[in-house]
Amino acid sequence: MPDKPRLLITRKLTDAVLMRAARDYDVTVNADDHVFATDELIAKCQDVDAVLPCHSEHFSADVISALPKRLKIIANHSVGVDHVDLVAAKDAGVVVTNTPDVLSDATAEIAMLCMLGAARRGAEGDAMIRAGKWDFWSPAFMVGRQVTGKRFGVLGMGRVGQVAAERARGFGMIVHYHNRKPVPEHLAKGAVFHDTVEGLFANSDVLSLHCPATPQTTGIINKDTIALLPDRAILVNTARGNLVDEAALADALESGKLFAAGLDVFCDEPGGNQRISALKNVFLLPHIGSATEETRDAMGYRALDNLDAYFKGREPGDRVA
Ligand code: 8YV
Repeated sequence: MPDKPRLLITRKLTDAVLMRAARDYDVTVNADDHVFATDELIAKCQDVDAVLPCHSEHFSADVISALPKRLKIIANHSVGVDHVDLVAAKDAGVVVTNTPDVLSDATAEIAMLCMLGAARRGAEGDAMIRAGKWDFWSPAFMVGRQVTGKRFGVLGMGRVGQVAAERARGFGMIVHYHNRKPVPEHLAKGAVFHDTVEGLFANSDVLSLHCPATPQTTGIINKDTIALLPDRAILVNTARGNLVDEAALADALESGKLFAAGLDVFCDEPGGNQRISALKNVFLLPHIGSATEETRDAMGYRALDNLDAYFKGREPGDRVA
């Protein structure tokens, strides 16, 4: 029997995924689940044929140029691939895959949690009770904004955006979206297409970000684009932190231009943004969009499916480079 391919798994995955990986690969795991520093990542990659990383490992052009010739595939445990320099990988002949579809439901759920938490002041209420400071009630107390009947703006009508739109419809919202191209009607389901970002922003009482992080989308939420949103709109970000100029967002939340924001992702992770964390009108989560038992298993299996295809000489289903 030929030797099993050698596989580096950079972070702690579910037992079921690790068991399947160990059955089919000669696996090196990251026993204490720390984030590899760049040098350590390069060193760990030296004697493997494949790596299964998360978005926490950065494969820059420099890292990719330091990978050994034997390392043939980076099978990501993420749908986002902004942590991998795809051009450098392609040039180096390293295959890159991701895990689309399997996290769309979980991430759309978190978008709804962020939307409702922001609109209905979920974090503020929770903090008040935990601090033993709930000593008053009146009809004027903790009044939020209702989402029913409001416009739900989707920036990026891909897989996650489509599921988020579906869930928002369940709350009686009217979906608007911007995408590079309109999506077919059986996927748009009546959502109103805007061919410009400006058009979408002007029509979003809640704006939910579902686009990939690229040089074109970095800072797409900034002082100028926030000004286009209706007054007292709500921003939801479950995609990537760097889509947002966080200083401009903090200004808009402080001034009342925005009613609130629900954020699962930040420019600096882990950690977040101190200025935003100090505000009351935010609902914050620590990048847990895909963190459900079901989805973690499914993401791991999907990454392994891609590896299996590659090592069996087939084209991996989710190849992105
Ligand atoms: C995870 C993600 O945080 O898929 C993505 O792009 O950001 C998330 O699902 C992560 O990469 C899980 O490993």
